[in-house]
Amino acid sequence: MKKLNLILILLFVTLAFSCKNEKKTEVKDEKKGEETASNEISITDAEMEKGAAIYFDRCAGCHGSSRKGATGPSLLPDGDGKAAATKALGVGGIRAFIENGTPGGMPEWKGILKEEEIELLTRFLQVDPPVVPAYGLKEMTDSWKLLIPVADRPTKPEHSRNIDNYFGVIMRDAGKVAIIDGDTKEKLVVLPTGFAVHILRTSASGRYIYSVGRDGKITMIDTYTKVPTIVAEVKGGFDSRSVEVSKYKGFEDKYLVFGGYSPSHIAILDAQTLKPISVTPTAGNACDGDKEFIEEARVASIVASHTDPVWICNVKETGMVWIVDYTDPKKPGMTQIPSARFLHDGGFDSTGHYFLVAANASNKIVVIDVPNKKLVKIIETGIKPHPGRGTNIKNKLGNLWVTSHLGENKLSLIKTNPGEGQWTVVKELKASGNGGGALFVKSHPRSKHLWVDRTLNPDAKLNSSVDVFDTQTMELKKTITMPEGVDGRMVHMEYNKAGNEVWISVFMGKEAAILIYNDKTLKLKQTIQGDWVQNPTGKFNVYNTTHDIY
Ligand code: DHE
Repeated sequence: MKKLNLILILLFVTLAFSCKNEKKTEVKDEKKGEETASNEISITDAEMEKGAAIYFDRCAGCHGSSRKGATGPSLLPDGDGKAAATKALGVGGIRAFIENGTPGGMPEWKGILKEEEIELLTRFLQVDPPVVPAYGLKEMTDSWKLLIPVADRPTKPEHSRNIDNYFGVIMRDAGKVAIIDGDTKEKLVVLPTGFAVHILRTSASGRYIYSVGRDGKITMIDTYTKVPTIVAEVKGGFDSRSVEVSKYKGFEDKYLVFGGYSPSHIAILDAQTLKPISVTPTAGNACDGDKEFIEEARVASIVASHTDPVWICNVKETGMVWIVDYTDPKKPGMTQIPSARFLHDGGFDSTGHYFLVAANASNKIVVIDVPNKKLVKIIETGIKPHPGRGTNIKNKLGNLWVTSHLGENKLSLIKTNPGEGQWTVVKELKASGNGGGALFVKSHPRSKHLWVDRTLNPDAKLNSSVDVFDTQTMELKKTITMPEGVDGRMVHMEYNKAGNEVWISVFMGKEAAILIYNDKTLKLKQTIQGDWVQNPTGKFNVYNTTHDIY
């Protein structure tokens, strides 16, 4: 029955693609990539499907699954009144954007996308986007696979390893997650988790690791078994970037929340089995009084409060911060706080009382008082803040939460403790070279260092290095460059449990690796390579992820 439903969904997706294409494929032209005399674009059904897959993988994150725009402009054949019609840009115009990127933060895709993929996109973007089929509780439940029921799982670890110092490492393009013992640096297992996993989260007890990917699949990994094992899977939607668990006392390891990019919804699931419990669509009006009803209101970052039974779910396009009370997961309490549009990524201040999130296309950081469910402040920082979860440091200026920026070379240090200057940028730092492209910052309560990557900077020298600042003097202390035998861009730093090692991924190059640095000496301690290390991206230490240490 489950299989049949899956086939029906696939059939529906295929039909949706092909029905939508019928009109546009009337004019077939041998000369691919050129407009025909009638200005009609030539694209076959198979190409439409391939174009949708490339778009979904590379473009949807910024331009929206339905191409109506988000942090990037809309990409619709006839425009939307704000952005140009793709038909007016034509093949040449679209190609120029794809190949060269924009100063606003769009990377140059030449060299990343193949020539034939760019060519296909120049046509795909000039015809109507495919329709996203419905996906609700029923479809989610049909996709649910409980591989190992709770009763068949061990009641205590079957090994003597230190689970707290396990690292889950995403092998993005392989659709896998590697679990590495952070004490011994041994690879324990590489598990198939689904297409382009985006982030990992751990259960409140630290026992389970959950992954979520661009295909909307959630995978649940048990660390108690001799070798970490997948115990349940479910597809929460077609596209997603976040998942989180209940962390409040009494609710440990009980519920899981899934944030849907497509469809745009918040789903609550049983955290022991991944059985779906409820789904709430996030479509709605935008925070700034815009009367336009936004269907594609994607759920971006999610964090779990440690002080209240709530999750903070950030709805990108509407700019609404949803505080989701999970005490009754079938009918969750939803408080919506209007803030700023295009909410993306964020994390807690050092007390866990406040949550700071980037409204990246608005160049702002939004501060939320979590227990009191209210907006504290909206702070202008710089062009496209991109903090990841941000990071907390402490020095003579006070307790500071730090964000990097995608659109300019700037780190903004926001004071979070009471007193003069609270919730203002009290210091700005500049990393090496010019331009933005920073994706993540990281420090640790036991460290005196602040790390920042430059992954999306077009300069190969910058995107293959990371800068380290002294948190006390706030001076740039060292630029760490790529070691011999490793090639690609450096991305995302994560500390080990002790806070004395920093792990960095090297992806998008010829020689992928995970680099481990001594946080005191800033010297390379170990390079992890092998045929299983394929385009590694995010790394999540079990203890730090469980306790929100960053
Ligand atoms: Fe991410 C976090 C969305 C591109 C690696 N990314 C996030 C979060 C969101 C998001 C909403 C916050 C999750 C949370 O904390 O709950 N990311 C998006 C996009 O929409 C975007 C711009 C385009 C896309 O199509 O996905 C995008 N992200 C990327 C990348 O290109 C990266 C570098 C590699 C990849 O996976 O393709 C990337 N994103 C990450 C990582 C995190 C992340 C490693 C987690 C950071 C952390 O420390 O928590």
